[in-house]
Amino acid sequence: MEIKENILSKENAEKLIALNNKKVIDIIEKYSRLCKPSKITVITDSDEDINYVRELALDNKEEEKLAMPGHTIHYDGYYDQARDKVNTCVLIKEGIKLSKVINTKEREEGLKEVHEIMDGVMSGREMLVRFFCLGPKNSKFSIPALQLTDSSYVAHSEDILFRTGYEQFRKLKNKDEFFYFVHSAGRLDERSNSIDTDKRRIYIDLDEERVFSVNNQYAGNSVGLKKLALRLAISKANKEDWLCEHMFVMGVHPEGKNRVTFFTGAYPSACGKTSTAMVPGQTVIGDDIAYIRPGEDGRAYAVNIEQGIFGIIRDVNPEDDPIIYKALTSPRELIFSNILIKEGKPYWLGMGSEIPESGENFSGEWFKGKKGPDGNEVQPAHKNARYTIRISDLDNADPKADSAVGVPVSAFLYGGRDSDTSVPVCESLSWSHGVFIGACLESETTAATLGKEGVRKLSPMANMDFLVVPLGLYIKNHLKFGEDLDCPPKVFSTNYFLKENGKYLNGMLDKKIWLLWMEGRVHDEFDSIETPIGHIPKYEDLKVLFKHVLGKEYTKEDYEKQFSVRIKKFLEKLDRVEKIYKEEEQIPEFFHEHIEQQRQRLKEAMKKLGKETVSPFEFS
Ligand code: OXD
Ligand code: MN
Repeated sequence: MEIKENILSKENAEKLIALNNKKVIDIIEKYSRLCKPSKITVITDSDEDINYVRELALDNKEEEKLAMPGHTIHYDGYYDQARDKVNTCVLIKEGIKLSKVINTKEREEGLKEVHEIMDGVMSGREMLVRFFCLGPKNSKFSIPALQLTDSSYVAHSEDILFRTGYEQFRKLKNKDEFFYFVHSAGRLDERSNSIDTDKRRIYIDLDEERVFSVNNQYAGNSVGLKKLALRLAISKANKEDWLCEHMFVMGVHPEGKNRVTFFTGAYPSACGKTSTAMVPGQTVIGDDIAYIRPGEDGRAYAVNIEQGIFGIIRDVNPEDDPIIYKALTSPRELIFSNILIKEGKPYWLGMGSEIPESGENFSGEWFKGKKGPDGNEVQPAHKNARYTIRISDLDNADPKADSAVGVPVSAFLYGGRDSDTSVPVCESLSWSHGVFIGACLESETTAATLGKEGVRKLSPMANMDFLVVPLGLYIKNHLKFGEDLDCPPKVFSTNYFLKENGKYLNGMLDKKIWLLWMEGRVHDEFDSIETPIGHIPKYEDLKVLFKHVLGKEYTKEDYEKQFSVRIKKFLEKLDRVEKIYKEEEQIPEFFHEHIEQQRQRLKEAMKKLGKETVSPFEFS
């Protein structure tokens, strides 16, 4: 090996040599030459090595211990609190076109720029070399992943969030099929936060299945295996005819029926994806990213690529999120980020108890009324503050979470933040209509990305932020995936955010009713009403479910308000979506056909019934 022994000790070098993988060694040599760390430490799957990372995060102050055993706090810098969409680019060769809505950069130019920024970026610091497995181990879903980082917080988060992979790499036997990620937090201030966020870059190189990420720490930008690997896997899936989706995977358990039905669901960030997967009485496999492949029985099978949750902590309270709340308030290994700490205790927005008027948070010492460097008042905790936790630590972890074959998926769910158009739950008219519904998913922006909140944006399959293939190709492959199955999943849209006069029309726990209705539809146990937008539930079925499951009287007025088809609003949505798709190249014909048919059906209903908003009772 080319690396000097004072940087890579003999013991560490032996761990690399034992892998017998030339590509791994070449990468480490190349990036140690470029980034110039003063020390390289190789972490295997052993408890001793993993503990080294945990301790290092405390020693170098990227994390601090809290009063509860196993809990730590990590702060990201004031301007590094969410995913940076502007500086995240897909590197493409000259002449290649992806899509108007995908941020791209010419490959050679991008590589040159990011390599220049990375030159010497780890000087005086320690580079950690980590091996993981995306998806369950020893499975056709598994993708090995190599991470180089100078952030022990990143490496520690990955321990909680992902399956270990050193042993998986040993089995590769010199094959070079793995993803790799080179990350550096860059120059740090006295709070161990990245200083040069103006030079923050996240560049995705599909050709070499690698991502460079520099001058950041927020996990959505820095943790290679999460949103960065998602992009590489979308590209791979599109070449190999499977799906990589921004989806939870969960088991739905109807009461008294002794069966479990698995669903996957795509929701843009901070739009109810985790809280759906956590609905009481159900089981969770994953809350963020799923790989989905055809199974031998002609059904779709899904796995969670992760084993943990990097969840939004805001509004996690004992009433609305009892399982997570319990996990966050009892001893176990977990990392909080960007919340308020006072005397070793954690506080966050919407936690259901009083928050102190001073403490430490992502802005440093905090007191009520404090103004940040941008002149804005600093909240006690950031709106996008997070927790990082293992799913196996939760009471509702599904026993099949690590199944190498995955779980059979009966339904795909799509939901966005939509205050005025879609009904709470609706089943598509067919598989292709379902793909169309997913492709038209819109949502109002949230604190999970930098930029203005509350702006309505198109996010096909909730995957728009992560798309690295042309939009037309992505939805075409999606359609084909289901068409090739003997039994494609049913497709449902959900909307938890419908409002009237500024107030939500549904309670947090109503999600459970929609889940149980969808589960019943999968098993042909509920009838439905066919409307121009798809099949909606019948009042009588929901009334029974609300009474039985939540002990709630569900009135005809509730139903009517929630399930009226807002024809005018839907037509406006079709126009908005069509306008964006018109600017894209090679949008498959089926998409245009569905737009036309949907528009036609809505217009006919408006004409026939003489109204812009039609009560569900008028369709039955
Ligand atoms: C996430 C995101 O953190 O989508 O899951 O931003
Ligand atoms: Mn996500």
